[in-house]
Amino acid sequence: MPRRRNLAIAAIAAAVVAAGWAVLPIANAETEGDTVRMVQPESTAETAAAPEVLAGPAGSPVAVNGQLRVCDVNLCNEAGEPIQLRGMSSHGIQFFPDCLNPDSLAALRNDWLADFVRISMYVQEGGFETDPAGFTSKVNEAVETATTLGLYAIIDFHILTPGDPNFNLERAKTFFADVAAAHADKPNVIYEIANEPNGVSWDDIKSYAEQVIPVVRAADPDGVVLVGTRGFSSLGLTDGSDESEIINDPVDADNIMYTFHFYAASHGADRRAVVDRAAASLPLFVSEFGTQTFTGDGPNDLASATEWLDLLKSHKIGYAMWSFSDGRESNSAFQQGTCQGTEYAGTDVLTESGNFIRDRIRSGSTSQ
Ligand code: IDC
Repeated sequence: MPRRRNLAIAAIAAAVVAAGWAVLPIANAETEGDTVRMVQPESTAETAAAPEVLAGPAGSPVAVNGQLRVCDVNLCNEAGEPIQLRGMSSHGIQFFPDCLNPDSLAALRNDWLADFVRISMYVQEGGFETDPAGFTSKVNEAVETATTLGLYAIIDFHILTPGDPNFNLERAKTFFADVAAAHADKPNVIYEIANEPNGVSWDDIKSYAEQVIPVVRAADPDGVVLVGTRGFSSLGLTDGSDESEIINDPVDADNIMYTFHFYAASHGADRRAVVDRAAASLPLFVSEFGTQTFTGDGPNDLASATEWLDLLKSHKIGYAMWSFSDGRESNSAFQQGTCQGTEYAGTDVLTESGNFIRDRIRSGSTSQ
């Protein structure tokens, strides 16, 4: 194991001990057909012998909920109960390479009481296309850190410009074959195959999804897949359509959810009404939202954001706020410079949007 990784794991173990949890590893996994199941070791000897930490510490979201599965319109835990996952999206990992680290993710888990991190890997704008092996390995490293903490990890193939996911079809196949193989035995990885399709028809998105999902499933048969929707993952609303185009012609795959994104200062009651309606028919996941306008900057509209999160709670729709970063834009949850340090817990390091979402996640946490 590389020295850097050892250090990272030592840092996490220290954070876990500080939080009063059992020393790692405390859970193991066994394979039954295609299903990886969590089992609690029966003896200390077995605990000490456990080769890998797949479920994270006792009481962590993954130790509690195990392998997830889409059940009707909800996301269910391994016991078949609908759950709402609450988490944070990274900013582009090429823009903020320092913000996903063992300390920041330990704070996300132990202090924010979040369930997951979304790892946003841009494809363009200096992302994956410039260094496929390097970005794949950065994503894998973040997934390993999340796994050790017992956080779920969403691997986000962050297409944005151009908006037609088919432009990146071959890159997507290569990337998802690699990451799904690397994490096939973990219960905590969710695959998001296209961040925000735009300027492209639902037919073309569906065709892309039906080519990429089999690549994921070939390596990781039980991994939940998130599919982006038309018009910047607006269920088509930005293009004057709505959820009916998906209901009438769904992606031909099971165990998938459709993503819906909103920015609270731009999107209000009319879009909430559509989500309220669509949630009865489609499994939805809000893999990204912001408290400001869709530019990701400007004043936060926390009243609108609160209405949105209340709606998502009522339907148990999971969400991630953009973004777990320390930039200048109002979407950054951390004050500028935070990611150069090791302190991420508490409110001193947070911005207005950061304080808002930490409070919200903490108050809704059920996984501790
Ligand atoms: C924004 C970033 C900004 C960056 C821009 C283009 O905040 O720093 O310059 O992307 O890369 C989305 C996208 C997300 C956007 C975000 C805010 O998924 O990449 O981030 N947003 O504009 N959809 C709606 C809003």
